[in-house]
Order: sequence, then structure tokens, then C-alpha cells
Amino acid sequence: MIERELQAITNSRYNKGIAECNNKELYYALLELTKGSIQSNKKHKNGRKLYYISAEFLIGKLLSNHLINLGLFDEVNKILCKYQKKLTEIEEVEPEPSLGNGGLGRLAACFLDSIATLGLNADGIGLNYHFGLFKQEFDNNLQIETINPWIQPVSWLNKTNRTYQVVFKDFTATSILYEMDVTGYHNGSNKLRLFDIQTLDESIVKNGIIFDKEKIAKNLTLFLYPDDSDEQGLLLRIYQQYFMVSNAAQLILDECREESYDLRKLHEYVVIQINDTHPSLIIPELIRLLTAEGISIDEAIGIVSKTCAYTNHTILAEALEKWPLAYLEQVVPHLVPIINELDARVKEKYEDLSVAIIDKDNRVHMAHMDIHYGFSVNGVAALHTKILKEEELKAFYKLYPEKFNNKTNGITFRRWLLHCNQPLAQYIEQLIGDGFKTDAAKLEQLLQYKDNKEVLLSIERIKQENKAVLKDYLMETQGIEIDVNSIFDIQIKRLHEYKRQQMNALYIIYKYLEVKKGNLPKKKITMIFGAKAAPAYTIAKDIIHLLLCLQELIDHDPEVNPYLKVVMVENYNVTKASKLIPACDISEQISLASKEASGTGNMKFMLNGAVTLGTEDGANVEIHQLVQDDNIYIFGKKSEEVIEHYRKADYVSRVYYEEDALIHELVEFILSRDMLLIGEKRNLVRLYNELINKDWFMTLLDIKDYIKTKDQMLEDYMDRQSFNRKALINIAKAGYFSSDRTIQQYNEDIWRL
Ligand code: B1N
Repeated sequence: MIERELQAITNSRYNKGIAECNNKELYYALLELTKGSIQSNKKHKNGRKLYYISAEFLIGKLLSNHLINLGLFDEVNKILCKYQKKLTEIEEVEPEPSLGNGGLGRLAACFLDSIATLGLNADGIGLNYHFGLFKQEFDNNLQIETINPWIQPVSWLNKTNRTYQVVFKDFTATSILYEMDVTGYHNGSNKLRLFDIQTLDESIVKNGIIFDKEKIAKNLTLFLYPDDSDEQGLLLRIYQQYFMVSNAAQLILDECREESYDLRKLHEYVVIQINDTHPSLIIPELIRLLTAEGISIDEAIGIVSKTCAYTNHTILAEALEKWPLAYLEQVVPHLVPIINELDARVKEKYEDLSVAIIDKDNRVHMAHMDIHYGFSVNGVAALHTKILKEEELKAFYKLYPEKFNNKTNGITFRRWLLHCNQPLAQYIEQLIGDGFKTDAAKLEQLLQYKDNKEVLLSIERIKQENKAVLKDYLMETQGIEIDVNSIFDIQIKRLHEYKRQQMNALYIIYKYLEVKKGNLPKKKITMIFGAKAAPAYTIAKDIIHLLLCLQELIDHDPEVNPYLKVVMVENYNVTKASKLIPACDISEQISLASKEASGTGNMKFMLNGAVTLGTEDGANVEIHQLVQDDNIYIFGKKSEEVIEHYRKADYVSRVYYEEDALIHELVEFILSRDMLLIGEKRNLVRLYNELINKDWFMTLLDIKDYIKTKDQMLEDYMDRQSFNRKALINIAKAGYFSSDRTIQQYNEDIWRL
């Protein structure tokens, strides 16, 4: 049946049979076939509807995702096999939309998958960035940014007729709405709705990612969060945010009108989840639009406050948005009176100025607006929510204890197990049946095999198979040769000092020096990194430089390269994650305790049988509780202690550097003769000084414990059976981190759809 359909498509498109088509032609044929098979969810026409608004949806490639969800994956694979074609090769043709930076955007994508799977009535709303996040290239051991065009004439995007006017101070933009289907696992579909500006001009981008930041009408949806280090960058970000939420608000009210809903009862029909503060301007915008309908400002504020819910994703001060009122005056002056009114009401009610929306420097605290004028505030892991309540948002928790709740993040097992690790998924099915595919908690049934030698050996063999696949992939894509008989230690995530890739780099230096001294590891270690640094984040780029230099140094050192290999994967993205994660032995989750709100890579690794090496931070804390001490490697200072250091401002990295001989040696190595021969002096010196004089994220505080714990882990790895047992227990306990569970909790506690 499917075969005939595919045959018909290739015939009409290319005048060829399946056998004669190349991978590109087959990709477009499969795209057409898949699109034609998607059915929308009409079940909930009259229920409450969720709008999940987010500046980012890091959806990854979609072909296999849809095929799995539609139940067509196995059949299509078989058909292709018959014609000696491979889906994995066809997938290479599909461009990856990079509509997200990292965890926050990927979370939104996992949520859409689970929302559709659970049959909930919901849409995602965001922006259609033409070049998404930049593409990363390495040149001379430095990161270079180029554009990542992903939109093609034929794609998963569908153009609609919907268009709105969005009024800015200096011009009025006309929008156009694109939509993508979001399929649920064996259950209908929802929509991801991406707004674009009609006047966009891709040709204004020159030299990498440089473009004229003042031509808003031409640049508005070119990039996701462009460089925000200068004033024009910040202004552009406000333009983008308002464009997104004004479109969203108009769309939401239109859909209510189409159903003849009473806008005074908006909250009965609509719930809006504000994903971090990027969409927060929806609050004043909705109030503005409701008052334009003749509703009083009092009532409008009341309605909106019952409709909006806010998720916080970070406590990092620099990521908490505070817009200068003067900027808002420049871009959206019509919102300013409303924001002033919202602030005045807060100031009238509460004496504590720390909860004000507009501070004494005339900056608008977006999160404060969300908390006062939304009905729910949630953190994304137990520890993170605790810190919000007890530290960062303590004053607000006192005012509104009932609004605060935790929703520990999750990941979709369709992409992060069924698709990325088919050998493991099939083996699990063989052992415990396929119930885990719809009820992730059933993975616990694997525990009955935790001492079964044969099963443990099979788990090891599957990992080995996945390592071989990764080896071929790295050879093909980057010409890098890795040894499948080494331990794969992987740290993949955005580059940020709080995530402490620099600490891992110091470990590499430590191992390098150990080998030089003749202390050889029992087994070769392959340290793999993938990370993009924000174009304006100098120190992050210096850390990439350090890693690339270490890679080169070790590659060219025959004394060391039999024992140690460093690989920096270029342009790390969702596609690369799905190749790296199934091959991993050691999952690096080493952020400074209290700083990583949750992490979701940690969950993906665990699900694929990697063992975590991590601090008591974010969701690592919950992983630790689930797998217990024997099946995770925890090190470093706890969040209370870290927070205490910040409170007292008593952490001085130089003391660690001066008083500990090993730390001294590792840091000095950055400026060693060998390193300066390979790297750029300016970058290495800057990083060296940062570590000694600032080290805001306390690398030197935890480095010794990190080295000790990692070495213990490498030692324990040698007992294959016992390490495989840890892997199995991690897989078995990963069920809790299914985003289906997370979404069920959002629905029960917040959305009530
Ligand atoms: O959100 C993820 C968490 O798992 C991570 O721990 C957290 O770091 C991440 C400004 C952010 N928090 N904040 C952002 C993204 C883009 C931007 O422009 C902030 N990303 C996170 C999912 O909860």
C-alpha cells in the first residue's frame, strides 16, 4: 500500500521508479508521502486550548520523527531496503532547522511531541527565523559563524493566508503565518505556527552573519537572537519579541471570535504558557487589545492574569531580561502606559521595591511582570524550583506561594530512544515487550535483568555497535578517526562558563601530563565535545580555542595519542546529538551547583545507558535519587555552599591557584610553550587571566574532586560487568524523564485542558 503510494509519487515527480531515484529525490518523495498521511486532531474543538509561546523550537529533522509517530517507520524502512536504499542516508538530505539555542528550545520541541501524543488541544507559536542560529565552523582553532539556511521551496513548512499588522513606533509590519504539523505518537497532530515578516530581505546578510541591524523591516526574522552585545542588537530583540507576541495575541483573539467566545471569559477557553520571559510582552499586548474591545482596564488585567502562566528556565542574572523603559518607548510606545499602570498597581500594593516591575533605573523586569500578572510560576527541576522559592524569587514566593510549582523537565522517548538508538529500543522490546513505548515507567521492568550476565553483555555490544556508527560518521563528516575500543566521554551542550567545559579542559591537561610522566591509563579515553559559543561571548570562544588547541597538541604527540584523544564536533546540533548520545559511556554534567536549572542532555544520556559524572545540580539531583549512589558519580560542592560563597563574595580563585601545586601546574599549562606554538596568545592569555582573577563559576573550587571522581569512574569502567549493570539501571530508571510525564503534570496542575 505505502509502496504503491511512494511509487506513484516518484513516478509523477521524477518519472522514475523508487529504484532509480537518488537520495534527494527519495527525500522529497517521502516528504510528500508523509505530509499526505498526517491527520489533524479535531477532537477537542470545544475544549480549553493551550498556546505554548516560545522564541525557540529546536525541532530537529522531521522525516523519521513523523514516520515513527505515524506508525510508518518500519514499513518505509522495509520498502527502502528492498530497493537497496537507506533511510539514514536519505535523512542526510534533510536540512536541520536551527530554531533554538539549546535546552530551552529543544524542551519546547519535546513538549510539542508529548502534547500531540497525549491528544491535547494546543499549538506552539514562535518565529520563522530564516537562518536560525548561526552555523559553526572551525578555522585556525577558532569558531567562525556562518549562516544556516534551512528553508527550501518544498519543506515541512506550509504557508497560510493568515496575516496581521503589527504596529511599531517607526513602521507597521505585515506578518505572514507559516505552519508545520506536529505529529503525536500514534495520535493525530497539532500545529507549530511560525510568524514571518513579509518584507524580509535575506540578501542584506554579508560576510558570515553580519547584517544591517537598523533595517528592521528587512531583518526582523533573519536570525534567532542575534548578537545582543550592542544597543542595536538589544533593540532588534525587542522588535522580534513584540512581533511574535502581537501576532500571537491577535491570532488567539481571532480564534476566540471564530468560535463566538466571550472575550471576557478568555481564561475559560485559552491558556498561554510563556516560555521564559522572551514572550512576556504578550501580557501588556493582550491587555491593550482587550481594552480596545471596550473592556475596562481593571477587567482586562483580571482576565489576562487568569490566562497566562510563566516558566522560568534560569537564575543567571544576565539571562533575566530587564528592558530599559527608554527602549520600549522607542519600539512600542503604546505598551508603555500599560506597563506603567501594571507597575503602579504593584507599587501601590506592596512596599517592598524589590518586587517592582520598573526599577529605580527605569528598567522593566519581565519576570516580575509575569509573576504578578500570571497565575502560575514554575521551575524546571526540583532543585531549581527550590532555589526560586528560597533565593531568587523569595520575595515573590512570600506574596504568592500558591502560584509556585515545579515541573521537572522531560524528553521525548520517540526521538531520544526509538529513533536515535534503534538497536537498544529493539532489544528492550525483546526483553520486556513494547509497553514502554507508550508508558515510559515500564522501563523499570528491565531491573529484573540487572544481574543477568547475558543481558549486560548485550547492552555492551549495542553500545559497541553505536560507537562504530559514530566512528564512521565522524570520519565522513570531519575526517576524524576515533578508536571504538576507547572509553567515550562526552560533553555536549552550549558553551558557557557555568557549564564548565573549561574544567573538563583542565582534566585533559591533567591526563596529558600524567601520560607524559608515564602514568598510563588502563584504557584509551576519547573526550568528545560539541558546543557553540554566542558570537559575542569572548571567554566562551576562548574555551573553544583551548579545546581545539588541545585536540591538535595531542593528535600530534605520539607519546600521548595512543591513550588520549580529544574531538571537538563541528556545528553541534540535534542531528549530531542523536548520533553521539547512543555511543556514550560517560555523560559529563559538571555545571557549578545551582546554575544549571535542569539540563535535559543528562536525561538523554541516561536513557541511552551512559553513566553520569556530575554535580548535584539541576535534574542531576533527581537522577541521583532515582539510580542511587552506586550508579552515578557525584562530585563537587553542593548548591548551598556555592550560594553561600556568592552571598559572602569570598571565593578567590587565585588562592586555589597559588596554594595547590597541581592546580597551579594545570593552569600554567595553558600558557606553556607547546600551547603557544599552536594557539593564539591573546586568547590563551585572556582565558588564563580569567581563571586566575575571576573564575565566576568556580572551576578551581571543584577541579580536584572532579579529577578524583573521574579517575575512579575510569577505573570502575574496567570491571565491564559491573559498569554495564550501572548502564542498565540508568536505562531502567529513565522513565521518569519522559516528557509525557512532564506534560501530564503541566496539564493537571496548570493548563487543565
Ligand atoms: O533551559 C533548559 C534547562 O534544561 C537548562 O538548564 C537551561 O539552562 C535552559 C536566554 C535561555 N535557560 N535559559 C535559557 C535560552 C535562550 C536565551 O536567549 C536564556 N535556556 C535555559 C530547559 O528548561
